[in-house]
Amino acid sequence: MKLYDCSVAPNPRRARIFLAEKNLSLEKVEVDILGGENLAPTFLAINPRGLLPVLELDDGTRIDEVMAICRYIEELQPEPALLGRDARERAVVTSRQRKMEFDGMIAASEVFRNQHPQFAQRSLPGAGTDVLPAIPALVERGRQTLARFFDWLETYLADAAYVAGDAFTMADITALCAIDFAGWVDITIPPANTRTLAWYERVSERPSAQA
Ligand SMILES: N[C@@H](CCC(=O)N[C@@H](CS)C(=O)NCC(=O)O)C(=O)O
Repeated sequence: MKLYDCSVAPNPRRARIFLAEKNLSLEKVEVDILGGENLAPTFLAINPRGLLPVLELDDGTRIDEVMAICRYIEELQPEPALLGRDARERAVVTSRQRKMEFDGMIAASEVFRNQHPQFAQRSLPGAGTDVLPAIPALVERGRQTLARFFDWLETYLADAAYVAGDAFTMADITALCAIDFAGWVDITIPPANTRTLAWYERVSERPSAQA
């Protein structure tokens, strides 16, 4: 198996942290998103969507989408469970992970891409319409969504030590990557969100956070 990766990009980092928590180390192929290598024919032959990460299996099957990759790995190696240990936990992890992804990762991407000069004509990630001009108004929408993300995260952490309960899961990985991504555009955890601040310090100290 090998992972098509981009070492600076937030979504590939979600997959790398997941693999590190499983203590798995895969061959990696670095693809330069900033330089547009992901939109060149060589990579589009690997993933026509032009998105990273992509997991390539030994039989040649290629899987894109972080959650699809993580589900595959979780089935291969169930321990430690990062997607929930039983039906109830799997449902809670799925629900909270999605919230962290939609209101966190995607909102941070909206703020970042609609204001960064490098992405002025690539305002959505990946391949498709050749030119996708940035929409500056979406920066404000992304900021509003991130404010909701921080509220939800603080609420989730009122119940338990981690985002989806008493164990570290994919919901924590996505929330951590979303917060670090939001930091690129100087959006940080609100000082009043003391549970989130303490959780952030704890999860950032895990060795996998360096992946
Ligand atoms: N929903 C996708 C998101 C993947 C994604 O947006 N990846 C970004 C890197 S963080 C990308 O490939 N960007 C390509 C581009 O900017 O053209 C997933 O979960 O894998």
